[in-house]
Amino acid sequence: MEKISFCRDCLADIEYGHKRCDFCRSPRTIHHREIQNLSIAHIDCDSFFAAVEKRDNPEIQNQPVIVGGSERGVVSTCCYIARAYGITSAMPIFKAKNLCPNAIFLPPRHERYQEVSGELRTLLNKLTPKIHFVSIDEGYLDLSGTQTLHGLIPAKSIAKTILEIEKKIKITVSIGLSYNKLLAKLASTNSKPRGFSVIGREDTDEFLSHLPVGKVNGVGRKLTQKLHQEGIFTLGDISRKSKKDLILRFGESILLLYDLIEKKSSSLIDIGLKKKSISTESTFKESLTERKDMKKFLWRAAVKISDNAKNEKVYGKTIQLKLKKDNFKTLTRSLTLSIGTNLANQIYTSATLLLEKELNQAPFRLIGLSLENFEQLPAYSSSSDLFSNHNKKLEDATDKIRKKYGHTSIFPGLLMNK
Ligand code: TTP
Ligand code: MG
Repeated sequence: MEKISFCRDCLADIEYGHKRCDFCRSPRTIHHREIQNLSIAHIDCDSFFAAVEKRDNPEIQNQPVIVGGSERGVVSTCCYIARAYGITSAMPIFKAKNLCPNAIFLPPRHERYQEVSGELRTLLNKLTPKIHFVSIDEGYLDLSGTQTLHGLIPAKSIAKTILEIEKKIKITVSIGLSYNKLLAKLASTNSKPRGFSVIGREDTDEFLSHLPVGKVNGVGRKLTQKLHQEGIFTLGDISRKSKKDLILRFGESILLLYDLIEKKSSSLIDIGLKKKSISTESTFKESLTERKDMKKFLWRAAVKISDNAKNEKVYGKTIQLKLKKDNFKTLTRSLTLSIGTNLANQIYTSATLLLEKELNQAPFRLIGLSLENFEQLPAYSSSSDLFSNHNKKLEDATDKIRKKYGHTSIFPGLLMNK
């Protein structure tokens, strides 16, 4: 593979590994052996509220700026100059004042921050529509395929867009680039402010072994403290202990950390910006009382969800049924399969099993069905699973007929007589 280095400021390709740009002499150069194969990015604006305040009032550019106070008497955020005084988000304002009496304290202007967030989104959307914004100043981008569109490797494309954001919006952004969302997010956090960090497949073991346990999503403050008391600070420390022993002492939540170490964690496997659930629901003109009508609806819903899941290439383990009664009370019932599916037959069968148990509560004015808890492997991937293979073949055949004649052209036999 061709080794690539480039400059974040003039975007020129430079000699591999050079610490300064061969052309503009900027020290902001990027090099990584795997850079051409990494396309999941996480971006997060640096000290967002404070950056917007500085952009709107350049006179305070070089001052410690603290935003917060008007709502709960705590710091919302502060610029990196103020952070050097030890000020952090959620710190009481009086404490921040003690640490840095000369700082400029400003009340938050949420509408303005939303406006700037909108500008940010517009520029990022020009790069790819495959974006998942997770907060006002932060999002994941799936840049696979953008090279054909923009003629640049994903790393350069995102660097270029961030330069444009700096120029037009006048705020800075940190970038993490990797091959899944978890590592991309950890990379951007690591690079703040105005950084660009890359974690490739070859770096993963090393990176994870140094990862603080508290940084893992799902490991709360209490568990982190308990682990610290036992001298366990990083995933590397965990891997040196006996798994059985740690489960006995800390409970099953510790398995989350082992999944990461053994690279079984869905956040390490899940590379794209897939949906969390696929659902559909309908409110009926007249509430449904007949089992036959409810099942007909469920079949249509299962087909719709299955088509959608197949398009997204996702396989859900949990099927959830929602039923709203005439008195507006809503029941939700779910079941979880041992392996994920996107087959209409399996979704339908699971949904009817759930429905059967609640039929005595009919009539229903609304029925909803959803597929969630996605995993990557399809239920029919195992060649030993003959039943699933049979189902897959059956479903492929019915898919073809449905494509030709429409969604309602094929019903499972049982619908015809019950
Ligand atoms: P963050 O991205 O968490 O923080 P940040 O952008 O200020 O700083 P960083 O460089 O570390 O990313 O949050 C985005 C905005 O959300 C932040 O500017 C202010 C607001 N916020 C709060 O109001 N309260 C909080 O406790 C946090 C963490 C953020
Ligand atoms: Mg931020």
